[in-house]
Amino acid sequence: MQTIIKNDWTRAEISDIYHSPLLDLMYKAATIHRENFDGSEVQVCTLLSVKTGGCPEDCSYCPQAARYHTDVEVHKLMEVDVVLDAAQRAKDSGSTRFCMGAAWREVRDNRDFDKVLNMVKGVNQMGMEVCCTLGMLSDDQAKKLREAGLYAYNHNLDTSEDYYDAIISTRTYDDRLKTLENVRNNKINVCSGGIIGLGETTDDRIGMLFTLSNLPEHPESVPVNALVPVEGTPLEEQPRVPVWDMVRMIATARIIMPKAMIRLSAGRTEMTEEEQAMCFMSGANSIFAGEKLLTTPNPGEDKDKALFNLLGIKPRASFKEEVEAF
Ligand code: SAM
Ligand code: DTB
Ligand code: SF4
Repeated sequence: MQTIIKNDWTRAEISDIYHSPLLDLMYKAATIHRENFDGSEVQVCTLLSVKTGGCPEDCSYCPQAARYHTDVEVHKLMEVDVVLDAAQRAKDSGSTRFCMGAAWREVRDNRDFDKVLNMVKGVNQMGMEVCCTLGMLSDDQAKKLREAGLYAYNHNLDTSEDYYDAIISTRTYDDRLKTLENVRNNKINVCSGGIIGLGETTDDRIGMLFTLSNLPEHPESVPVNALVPVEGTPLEEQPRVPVWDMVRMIATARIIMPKAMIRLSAGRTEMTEEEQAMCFMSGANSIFAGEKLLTTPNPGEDKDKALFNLLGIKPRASFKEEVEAF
């Protein structure tokens, strides 16, 4: 069946999907997933925090914000060769996408940015999809990243426009959208999603999906994170989200953005194999591999290999050989 891509979803339509009977919702998502992807493939990606902690922003969930007292150790920008070694190891263990994260509010035009551009060039030449998440970007900075061979840029909306101020006060939703526009205008794939478990309402979750699915083009990649509550952050006491909420979120994202990669991101250490299997059934088709996400724990390679074997899942090949760097 030909999937129809819609960029004019209403909140009511999204809400009806989100609230539909769970098994119908999963079935519909699984069907749409199979119309657009091989249902037995999941992409394995690796994250690396290339600059850790000391961030001036006040994102309430984040262990890297300087103002909260967490156990995260501040680390200046890593050297290019160290990052490229890590990327090679990630590739050797089966990752096809390598995402470098920096605890910056925004990119500045300085030597650190030049280093990141060299990291991007190097990872691109290895034939992996190279992604970065560096905070806000100007049009010109996006252009430079594209010229270096950047495949995708991650910049999450995190929650609804209405709830945003309760979570972050140091930037606005419009700032976030402007960066996504700069990324899109420079022909870099957009990776944008959010977190559940921040104390938001179901309407906030629907609101976030509404904004994402009504962008002029859907993001190619939508990470769905469950909050990892970190001691020292304002959200340290948040209860864990029920897996049913992850399933509803993933399935709804799959149905309204049928061609996007839906990434089951933070929160997997708390999930059983059965719970993760339900997320894959509901349309998630990517995970982050390795012992660590950026700063928090993640199931290690052995556990994920065992899970893939158990479920008969194949790691998905890279979309690309190399982005043409001009
Ligand atoms: N500083 C950049 C930015 O904010 O865009 C990039 C790095 S930031 C750590 C990337 C994303 O990680 C955030 O947008 C958020 O969605 C996610 N994240 C951070 N802390 C988290 C946590 N404790 N639990 C779940 N997701 C988290
Ligand atoms: C995303 O949405 N999730 C990943 C990736 N994009 C960069 C990061 C999750 C970070 C979880 C908290 C940490 O490990 O610091
Ligand atoms: Fe900084 Fe990003 Fe963490 Fe916000 S999410 S505090 S911008 S590193």
